[in-house]
Amino acid sequence: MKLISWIELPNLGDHRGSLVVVEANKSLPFEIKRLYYIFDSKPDTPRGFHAHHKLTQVAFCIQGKFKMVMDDGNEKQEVILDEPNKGLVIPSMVWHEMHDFSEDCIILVLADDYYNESDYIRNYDDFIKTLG
Ligand code: T46
Repeated sequence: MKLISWIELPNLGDHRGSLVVVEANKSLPFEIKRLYYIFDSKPDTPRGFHAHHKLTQVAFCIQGKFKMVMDDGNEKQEVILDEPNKGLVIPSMVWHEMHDFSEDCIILVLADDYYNESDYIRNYDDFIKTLG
């Protein structure tokens, strides 16, 4: 499986400004059951540091920028999110970390399931063990 994959949404903007649409099961390969947004992050305070057993998500940086580290246990890659219409797919069983937030960074995350803490693997050694 490819570690880094993007969902690019068309910008329907015009002279008035930009407009980007997300439609469940059309622009995304899943039904959206939850969305959340992250803002006021501190540039030097990373977050994430977990993988999900089952959850699939797509993260859009709708303002500013930040760095995502993605790690499937075999390969580790860093990507910059800085385009509001380009979403990074966060598949299940990928360790991910968010770093280097710009002051104005706003991240919108679309998820295919409700919040469930037992879906999180928050310890890296446990993540590697779970991969088997
Ligand atoms: C992820 C990355 C990209 C809830 O109660 N409901 C929710 O839907 C979420 C997302 C979080 N929470 C609680 C759990 C924690 O007590 O909010 C608190 C902060 O969450 P967390 O420390 O997991 O935040 P991040 O930024 O490390 O991770 C979040 C998502 O939780 C996670 O699924 O993939 O963003």
